[in-house]
Amino acid sequence: MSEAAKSVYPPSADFVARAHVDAEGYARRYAASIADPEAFWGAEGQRIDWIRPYTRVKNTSFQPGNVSIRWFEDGTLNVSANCIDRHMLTRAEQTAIIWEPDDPKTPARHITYRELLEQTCRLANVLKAHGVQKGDRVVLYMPMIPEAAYAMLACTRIGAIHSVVFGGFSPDALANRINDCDAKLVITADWAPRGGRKTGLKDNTDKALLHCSDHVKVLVVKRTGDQTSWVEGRDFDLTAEMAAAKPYCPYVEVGAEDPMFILYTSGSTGKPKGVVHTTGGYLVYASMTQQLTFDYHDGDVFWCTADVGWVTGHSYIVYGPLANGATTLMFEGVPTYPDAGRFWEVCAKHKVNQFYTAPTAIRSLMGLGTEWVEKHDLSSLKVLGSVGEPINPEAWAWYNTHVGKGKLPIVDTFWQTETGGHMLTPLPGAIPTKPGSATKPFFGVKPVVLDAASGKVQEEVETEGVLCFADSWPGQMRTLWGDHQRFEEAYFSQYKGYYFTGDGCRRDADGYYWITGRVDDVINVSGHRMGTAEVESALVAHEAVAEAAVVGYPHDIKGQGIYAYVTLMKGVEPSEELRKELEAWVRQEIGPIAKPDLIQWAPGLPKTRSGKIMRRILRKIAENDFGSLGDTSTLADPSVVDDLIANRMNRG
Ligand code: 6R9
Repeated sequence: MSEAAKSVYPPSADFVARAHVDAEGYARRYAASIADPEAFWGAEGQRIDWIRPYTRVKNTSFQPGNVSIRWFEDGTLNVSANCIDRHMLTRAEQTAIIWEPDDPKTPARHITYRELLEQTCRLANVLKAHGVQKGDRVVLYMPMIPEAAYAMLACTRIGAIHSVVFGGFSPDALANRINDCDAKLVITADWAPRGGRKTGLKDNTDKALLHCSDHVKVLVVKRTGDQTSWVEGRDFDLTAEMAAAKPYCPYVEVGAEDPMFILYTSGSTGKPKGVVHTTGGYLVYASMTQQLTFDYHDGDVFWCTADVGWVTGHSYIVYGPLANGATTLMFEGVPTYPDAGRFWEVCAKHKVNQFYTAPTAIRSLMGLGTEWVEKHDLSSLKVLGSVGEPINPEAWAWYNTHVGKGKLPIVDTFWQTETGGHMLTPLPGAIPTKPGSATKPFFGVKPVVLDAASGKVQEEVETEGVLCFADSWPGQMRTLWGDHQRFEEAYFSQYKGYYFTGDGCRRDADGYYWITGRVDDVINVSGHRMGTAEVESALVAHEAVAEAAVVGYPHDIKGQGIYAYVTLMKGVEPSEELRKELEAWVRQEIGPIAKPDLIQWAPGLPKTRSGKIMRRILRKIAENDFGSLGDTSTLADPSVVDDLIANRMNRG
């Protein structure tokens, strides 16, 4: 273990003095949340406004065949009213969203709660004019612009269900999502500027819609105003329609358990899963975690660098901060444009107080020198956050020393698309941190470590195994869109009575949790979750490919890189051109984030006699750790392994 990982970093006395939660408060409230979840969440649910108050708090079951998760079920509310209207009396002129554009020469925008209300209402009225009704699905394929937040809030205002698709996804991936949730309408922009380049979101949408129902309409934000193609009767200029729409739209009453949004995420099988979050529990949980994990106080400026296309953007750019009446910063660009100081320049410019990013971003900046950080005034920062993957000791040390100046708490937040909000995380005034550990459970969260093979609960404090949760929390996903059975199979069938995260973990003698990474066929590339099966099915869809197996391997910057073993069709010869073609093919099928880093031509793949690919062996070879392949006696043809080793692509 490295020196850093052995150390413990308690918060400063000053920090503790003004923190929402201190060590005693954490211990007391955590115990209460576990002893009596009804009472705990019954009180906590009051942090948001209800139209009809709930009388029933928790009604949940993890029992296989009958998994059912309901929170605050007889209450009604409106998310948009909670994120906007209820702040009008006290903070109408306060900035709700600071928008920092891709190009630093373009002025930033400060959108007040009053403007947020008006723009959201205008957009909601446009949706209504196009026939969108409560329960309808609307897909958002957007740059990081305020209209993305208006659109999310406009959907929730009228009770429509949004599904945001990350702007880096390909037309095919977009089409699959539009079709899976049967969306009525897509909201997009003409172009998405990012890092000085621009992506044609509207062009991609046009391509996607070739595979969708003719009834799908498109609302287009004019982000750059550059030319795009236009289909009369299908495409509508959202910017113009918003300008012409009425500035107020009443919000509708929505049931706590009505679906709020769908977010597609990767699993261990090929088809992305449509994770469904509902209204009341999600909002309570996003609001509470944003306030306590980051120790957010009124007037602070909060910056989460994620994209709204991921769950982190949903909970910690839009819903959590706005429910709390916060000022949230939305950044259109990338950390290295126009130079490697951009993050810190933005922190200084907008006096950011809480900064929340991913280890992959830190690693990419680390290599570029500390002068980029040193030249900006970071004195406004109070809390630093990390999310998406385990943070390695080197990245932690760099973040701590150069960004935090050795003084700021770093909250390493473990959670998932499925969990809606933080699950394991330090509360910065309460829990001393250890670099690389997500530390302790959030209120109401009951982690258990199970033996992976037997499923036995590991009772001892110091242990290792797979991470599960023993009981529900309000932010938990409720189902998979249109496939409750798959929901039960994916999360509740491996270990009966528990929610299975798919992650391995270790618990140390102090009861701190250390995530050791996915134990399923999901890999984590630059903090983006990817199913190896998705990349495999893209590869085998190419006419030259007979078979493909994809695994992750350690990558200095991305955390994990994508390593593909490809068996070509008989008669097809491997070549550099073909390698390039396959890379481009996967980019086109899924998106740039899925492009394999390494492709190895494999005359054969190691298989068991029953024809199962032995991924364990492929992982070892990809990790350049082939000395310990373990038992290969069950292989149908052990000689293929020698060939794979001899021609391995990673020799680092
Ligand atoms: C929020 C988000 C979830 C997977 C999760 C785990 C990994 C996330 C982590 C972490 C270690 C952390 N993960 N946060 N691993 N430490 N602090 O990232 O959601 O995209 O669904 O990914 O990411 O493997 O299972 P999502």
